[in-house]
Amino acid sequence: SQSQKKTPRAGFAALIGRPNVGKSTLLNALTGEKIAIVSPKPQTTRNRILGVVTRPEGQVAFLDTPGIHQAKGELNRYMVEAALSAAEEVDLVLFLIEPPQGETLDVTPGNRSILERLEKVGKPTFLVINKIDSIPKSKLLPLIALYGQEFPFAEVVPISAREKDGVDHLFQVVLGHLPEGEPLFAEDMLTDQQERVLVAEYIREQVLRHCRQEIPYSTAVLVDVFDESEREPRPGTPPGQLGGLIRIAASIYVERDSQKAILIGKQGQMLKLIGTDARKSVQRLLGAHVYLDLRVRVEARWSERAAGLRKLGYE
Ligand code: GDP
Ligand code: K
Ligand code: MG
Repeated sequence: SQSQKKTPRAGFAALIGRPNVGKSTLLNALTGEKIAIVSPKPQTTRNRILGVVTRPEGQVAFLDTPGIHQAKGELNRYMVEAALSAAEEVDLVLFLIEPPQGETLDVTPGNRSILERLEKVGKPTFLVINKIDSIPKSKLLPLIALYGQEFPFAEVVPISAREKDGVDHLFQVVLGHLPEGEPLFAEDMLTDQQERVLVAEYIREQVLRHCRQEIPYSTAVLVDVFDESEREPRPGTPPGQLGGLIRIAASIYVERDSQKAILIGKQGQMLKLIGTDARKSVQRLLGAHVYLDLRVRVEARWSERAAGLRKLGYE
């Protein structure tokens, strides 16, 4: 009959594109949860974050990747390689762009070089044009035609991740390109990222939010202590209320004493503010009260040194 249930589909898709095109925003719109951190600063995403979306029609596991950009220094190289290796492991690639700001319509050199590398990877690739809320509709068709000459895209899908416009449609089109199969992950699974990693990302988000001008994206946060010994809610805690207590100690790594001074602020005011805001979002994430102890450490030029990277967990 017409209403016969279709066989479910399942697979992996990578979100790839220049910094700030809206990859994390799209991942959050798709999962309906805050998983990847979003900020107006390029290269906010460090870790590959798997967001899993499960619907009756099927399941897609999305990899968010750091934006691809010119590789300068060890950290940047790490990020570029992470993005491209994500492409190797998935069933399809969602290549995100944003409409050009000015009058001229061009495939930017940055996007062209990504497409050249994606051609070698050889996975089915969608062109996802994000931020269509920011341009007149008349600009869309020429843009699609232009990119269509560059690369044999399997699909072209215009969206606004922020307005959640076209996001459901994108999900359905993605599913259509995935193999038939049962879900790969438990239905309630949202991400494979450990809580610790997410906690570090949430703290880093507040650092960037409050000190956007002064603190570089290369700032790292490392969770030193994650003590769950009192995590269990006390008996009789009403449902929906925060459970027990998790004690977290984390270090924010900067490269210069001057940056440390900014992060700490006058009489510790800035660090207190960052801690308060981070604690609120971490409490929501973990569903427990959180005691958060933040400190700032100076590790000169760590982002250029592979040893420093390994120590901070970027391998
Ligand atoms: P990423 O670096 O590719 O992960 O980009 P983010 O998701 O962090 O987004 C970068 C910036 O673009 C943020 O300020 C977002 O709010 C903004 N942004 C993302 N999606 C949209 C969209 O659909 N429309 C508009 N106007 N802005 C967006
Ligand atoms: K960003
Ligand atoms: Mg991002």
